[in-house]
Amino acid sequence: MEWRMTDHLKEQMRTGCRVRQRHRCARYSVALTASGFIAATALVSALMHEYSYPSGGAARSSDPPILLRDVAGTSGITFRLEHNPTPEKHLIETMPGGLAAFDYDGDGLTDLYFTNGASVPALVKTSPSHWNRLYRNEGGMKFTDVTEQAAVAGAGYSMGAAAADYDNDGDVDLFVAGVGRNALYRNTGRGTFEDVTERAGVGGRSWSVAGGWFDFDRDGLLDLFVVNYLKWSAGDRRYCGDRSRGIRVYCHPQYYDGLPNALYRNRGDGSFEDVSVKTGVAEHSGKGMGVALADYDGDGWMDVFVTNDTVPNFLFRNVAGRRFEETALPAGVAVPIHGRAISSMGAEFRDYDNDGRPDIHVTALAGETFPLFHNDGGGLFSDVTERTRLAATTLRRSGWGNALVDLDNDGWKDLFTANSHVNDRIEAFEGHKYREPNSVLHNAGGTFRDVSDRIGPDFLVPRAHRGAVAADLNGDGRIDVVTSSLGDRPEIWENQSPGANRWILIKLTGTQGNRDAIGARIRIGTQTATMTTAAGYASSVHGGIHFGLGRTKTIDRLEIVWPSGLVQVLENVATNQVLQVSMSDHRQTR
Ligand SMILES: [Ca+2]
Ligand SMILES: [Ca+2]
Ligand SMILES: [Ca+2]
Ligand SMILES: [Ca+2]
Repeated sequence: MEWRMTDHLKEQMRTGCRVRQRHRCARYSVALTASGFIAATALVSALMHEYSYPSGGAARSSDPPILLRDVAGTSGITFRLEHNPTPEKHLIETMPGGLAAFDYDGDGLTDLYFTNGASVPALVKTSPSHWNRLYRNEGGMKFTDVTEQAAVAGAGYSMGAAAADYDNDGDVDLFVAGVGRNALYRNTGRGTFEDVTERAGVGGRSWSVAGGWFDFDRDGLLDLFVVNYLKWSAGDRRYCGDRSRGIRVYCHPQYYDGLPNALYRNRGDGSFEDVSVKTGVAEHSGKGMGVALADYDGDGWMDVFVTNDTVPNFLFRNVAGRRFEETALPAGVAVPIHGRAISSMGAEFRDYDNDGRPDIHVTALAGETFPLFHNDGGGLFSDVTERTRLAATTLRRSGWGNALVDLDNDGWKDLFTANSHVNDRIEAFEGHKYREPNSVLHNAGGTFRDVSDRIGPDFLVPRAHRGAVAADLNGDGRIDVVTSSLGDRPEIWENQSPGANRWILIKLTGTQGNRDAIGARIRIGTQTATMTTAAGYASSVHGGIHFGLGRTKTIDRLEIVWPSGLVQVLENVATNQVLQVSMSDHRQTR
């Protein structure tokens, strides 16, 4: 997997602005300098209407830093991701590591699920070291392994996880994607799960990497989108690498055929109908890795973005719940602006610039940047990787898991990426590292600043990072981050940022439509968020919808557009609380 930078991109990187955007870039630097002065605020807003600040105020260089500390060592989490690398370099070995954060026992604390590998090439979990693991959150960043009693150790070589309450009974269920076999675990509500894969009919036979839950036809039942990677068999003996030096590497995806993704419609009786063909999803073969869900064109129907590895990405536009139109190329998200497909891996579909429309962020390999596509409205996106300063800061990095979340509660979603190259022998061929530290890119009002080197004394640890989930694990309103790494322990990044910025975490309960309210949109000031559990690379977060609110003590107006289209407005809502909202009724929990 190599990539040569085009002269065009080099020129863009050097100048920092595209010629046609030079005027805008120049204006923005004025805005940044002026942002500290109250008198200049109106001017800034007028000049930079697309970067209008939320009520919490602008990010300033003097703001308290983001501080993350790895507390895995004292957390009780002893999981190790066993990808079981072999000398044969089976491609599956470098791809695992999805995880899920969700409250499996309904005690209000977000629990953690780690997917794991199996023996290779048999793809059997022959020992407890291969088990997927569920850890119950005991509070105070302490966790207990409950895998055995919960019955979620899994089978086969697992890749990704997707949590949602698909049967609307109030208990969060779990889909696990894997190589040649997927699994669906129904939460019984008694601390255990029931393997309902066969009855549900979602087992599949492909190499699946990720799953995403959403109600595509708005009948109130959550449907399942499954992302498939490529055709691989354990019998494949292709040698890739340098025989003369005896360096064997994982083969480039170009040597394998891609696969179509799958869409399963929830019938409501515990079974699912495979509607991949009927809806047009199966017409498109890709090399899928991540899935992210949002209604990008504002027509009320939730759309699907899929990252494809070394081939163009997919954007499946939901046509009134009847079919999907693959529109990534005309929409501008199939490939970055240079026109070449990249090794797209993690996907986030959230509004980074607070203009009310969900944008798309993608992780990829060194030399490719981690592209950001701005939703311009009208169904069109533009590549803003350079304009937001992500190009220069991510060009030399390789990333998998990504999370667009507000780590310092200043009202702007920051970017966490879990970094590592895909090729564990890359250092023998190119000037890139295999194991890398993660990145935190602080969102300074619509542009990103790399603050990875001041996140904390133990942050810059190189590992073969893969999955990442961001959720508030200890209920202090600061979003924590959990990562997985091949052959290694997880990192549990407790957010200890010192600032006094305020926040709200909203947990929705749909009374009509799906109980999780997946697809609901919440607006506070200029900030918007969509309820989704699809996250980053092969991962899932079901932990409430978080907003950082700066100094805002009381939210004047909080608007919820439920998946049914019903609009609910709450006024004078206190901040620094977990707010549970049922459709047309709300109560405060703390
Ligand atoms: Ca819990
Ligand atoms: Ca359930
Ligand atoms: Ca739509
Ligand atoms: Ca922020």
